[in-house]
Amino acid sequence: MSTLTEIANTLVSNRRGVLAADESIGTMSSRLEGVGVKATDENRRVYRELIVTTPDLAESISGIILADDTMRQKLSDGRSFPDALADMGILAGIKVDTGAKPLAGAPGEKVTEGLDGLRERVAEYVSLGATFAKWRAVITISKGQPTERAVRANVHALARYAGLCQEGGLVPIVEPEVLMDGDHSLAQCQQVTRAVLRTLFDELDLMQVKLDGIVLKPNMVVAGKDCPEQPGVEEVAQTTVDTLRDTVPSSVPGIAFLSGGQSPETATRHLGAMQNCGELPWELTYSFGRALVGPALETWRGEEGKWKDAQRALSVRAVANAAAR
Ligand code: 5MM
Repeated sequence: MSTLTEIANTLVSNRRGVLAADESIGTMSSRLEGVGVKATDENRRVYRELIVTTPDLAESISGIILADDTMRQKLSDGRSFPDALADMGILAGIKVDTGAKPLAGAPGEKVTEGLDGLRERVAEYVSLGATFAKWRAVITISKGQPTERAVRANVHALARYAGLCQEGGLVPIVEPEVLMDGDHSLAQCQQVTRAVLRTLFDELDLMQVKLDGIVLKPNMVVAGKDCPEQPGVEEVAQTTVDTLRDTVPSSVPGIAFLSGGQSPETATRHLGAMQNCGELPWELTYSFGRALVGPALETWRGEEGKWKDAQRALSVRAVANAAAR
């Protein structure tokens, strides 16, 4: 059995990255409906089967994060999703948070829930074949936001989640996402991302989380999508790397970015440019959702005849991101 450190290293090394296919039922349903596919259990299963059976995916994807429903579903050949991934040489992960909910006392801000019963759920997911987990906290930038209250509540939950996962034998992917929504500048995103990461690592330390057995999944440092001044690729890459150098201890094996609403090509370009920002103490890789599977979903649109084209579209993104590393 691999140790937490070995699993964390497997997730981020050899130019591979993690695919986030853990959309909650609500998110997955609206993505399917967005391309004209009826949002049923079976269609969610079929779509996830399309993703995980993409030929040669293991060359660029080290792990796939699944949602609870997928974890319990089977491929058409009868194998469970975690078993099918293991056969391909891809680690199975599980999203264990239960979503971001309004935070009392902080209008407009959210805290991610899911700690109740987590010890028992971790044990069950390990028995189903998971080797790593994910929990996403969302931080908004707006007038007077984020509040210290929201940042502290979210990093506290992230650290307790990470501790419970490590205790139960799962590598926690720790995801504090500073959202791109809004018209804030690159400098504001940097300031907030830096503050969130500093507070997060203090809290991880307090909860005795072993940093060599986690993967950090942050946002890239970008301007808000409605900001009139959009920085270039090199500036985003350098600002992101500078922010991470300031805040992320070198004992963390790897940083796997979320794409956060960037176009697939832009996310890949940013990832590539970061590799040219000098020597880094950690691996820098991808844990994209939309930036990996978006084009495949658009291509598929529920048509059986488009199955292979959709898989090719996913392959193109996965290979491009591996190459960018
Ligand atoms: C795949 O989407 C994940 C789950 O989202 P919901 O619980 O809201 O349905 C999400 O956490 C995702 O892993 C991250 O946002 C990264 O995905 P992107 O698309 O931002 O790269």
